[in-house]
Amino acid sequence: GCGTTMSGPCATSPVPDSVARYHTHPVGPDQCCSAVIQQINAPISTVWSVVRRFDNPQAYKHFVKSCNVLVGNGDVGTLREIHVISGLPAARSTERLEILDDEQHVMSFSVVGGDHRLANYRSVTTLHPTPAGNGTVVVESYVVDIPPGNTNEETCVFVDTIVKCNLQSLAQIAENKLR
Ligand code: A9S
Repeated sequence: GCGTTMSGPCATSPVPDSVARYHTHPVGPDQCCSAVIQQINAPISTVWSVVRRFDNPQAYKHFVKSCNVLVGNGDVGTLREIHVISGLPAARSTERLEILDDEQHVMSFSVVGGDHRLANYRSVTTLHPTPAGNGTVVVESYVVDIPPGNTNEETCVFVDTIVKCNLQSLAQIAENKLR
């Protein structure tokens, strides 16, 4: 991942150019970015059917209690408000769908409001076929403002942990759909 504070593009993991293109974020001086990779033993079509549902993140994100679509039909520009389970330092987040590419299997959203500390969060998720077999590699990268009073490393550890949880849960759900 790329956990350094810098201006300009920040390349993430050692992945092909076709992948890196989507995971190269402009990163401001008070922002951090990183990426998480998850292998899933299910075909891309199965994984994509879960990831593409911007109106239903609770299908695999355990921290999401409920989701209301505020504006839109699931196309780019759709706004959703998620309510978060109790015990987290937040209750809700307002999020905008930025990219939904059913051919390239790319989805991206940004955080535009809420009562949490992850200001200007933006993530990009891409799906790739495994070199052999019938599996999927998921790459999810993000950029976010470093909250006042926190370090770059603290912020990355916090967000990486959430994203890893989400992608492990996504793997379980996609693999269970095959049974
Ligand atoms: O939802 C995601 O894909 C990723 C993250 C990092 C979401 C984080 C979160 O929803 C909480 C889980 C509530 C944690 C937001 C926006 C802020 C938090 O503090």
